Amino acid sequence: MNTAMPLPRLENFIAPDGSNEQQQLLDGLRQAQASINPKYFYDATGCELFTRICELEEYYPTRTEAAIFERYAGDISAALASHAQWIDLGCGDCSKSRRWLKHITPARLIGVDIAGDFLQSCLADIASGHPDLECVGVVSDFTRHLDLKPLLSEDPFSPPVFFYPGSSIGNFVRPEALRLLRCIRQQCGRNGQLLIGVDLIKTPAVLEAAYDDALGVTAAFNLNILNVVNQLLSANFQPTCFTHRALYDSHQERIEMHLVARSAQQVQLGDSSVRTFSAGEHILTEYSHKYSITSFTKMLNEAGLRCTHLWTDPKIWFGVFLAEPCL
Ligand code: AVJ
Repeated sequence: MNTAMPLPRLENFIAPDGSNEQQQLLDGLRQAQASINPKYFYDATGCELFTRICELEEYYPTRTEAAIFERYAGDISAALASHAQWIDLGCGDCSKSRRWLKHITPARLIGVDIAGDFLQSCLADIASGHPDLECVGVVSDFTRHLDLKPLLSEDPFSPPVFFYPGSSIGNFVRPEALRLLRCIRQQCGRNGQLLIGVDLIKTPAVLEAAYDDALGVTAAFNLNILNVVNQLLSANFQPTCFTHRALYDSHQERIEMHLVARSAQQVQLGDSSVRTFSAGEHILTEYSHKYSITSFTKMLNEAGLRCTHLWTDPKIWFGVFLAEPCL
């Protein structure tokens, strides 16, 4: 990399209230039904394990979405606004956006993620290969709050295109998913777009295998969240005292991941508080909601968006929706 190049601009949209984060984590653990927000999966180990999950035979979403993107790259590019302000929500290492840059030429790339340092180095790398692309990093927990208005230009010839791949929308319960879509709709202006990947409903056996693989990678990923919590709260969860469980709830149309206590135990949460778990009691760590084409199209409509295009795979396991504001 050319070290003389300035680093991409990094905007910090996170309110510096780490204590509030800790409090929310504590509140979740103290509830009768204990829960941990799935955003805590992704420490360095968690990110590595998630990469391995994406390569598993049983975990089809990542590769199915990638195949749709690849197969329809021409059609999708043709349907996307040109010279866009391309906003990658939860961009991670920006690898998915990077692949799109072979097909489209946005005016700006705005990568939004919680991990700031990592974000800046990934964007710097992209910027060095695309001198005409303005790269901006936004450090933000957009699952709680997303406001890019101060940053977005209102140039009608450079509309915002929100890119939200990977079926990450599935982590939200439906009212929260709707809230995020409405928030995106608001920031789309008149001629913005949303390109979103959504995992579709299929037989429970396929879904449950995807979240409980034979090699136990997902189990390790789920249990690792306890190490993250130990760090954040100076807690003393013992991962070996819990087991991974993934169940599909066909009424709620979602996978639920739990950590089940193997035996009765006490866990120290910081130095002032203890949480007891009885044998078989579980901590909820993740929802992964699944949609039908109809139910997701309807949710888009409720958010003031209309689906203009839909691309899917031969088994109709995954949907890539392109939507724009209803005017
Ligand atoms: C990153 C939220 C899309 O729900 O499939 C994978 C996370 N959890 N295996 C998903 C996940 C367990 C994933 N998302």
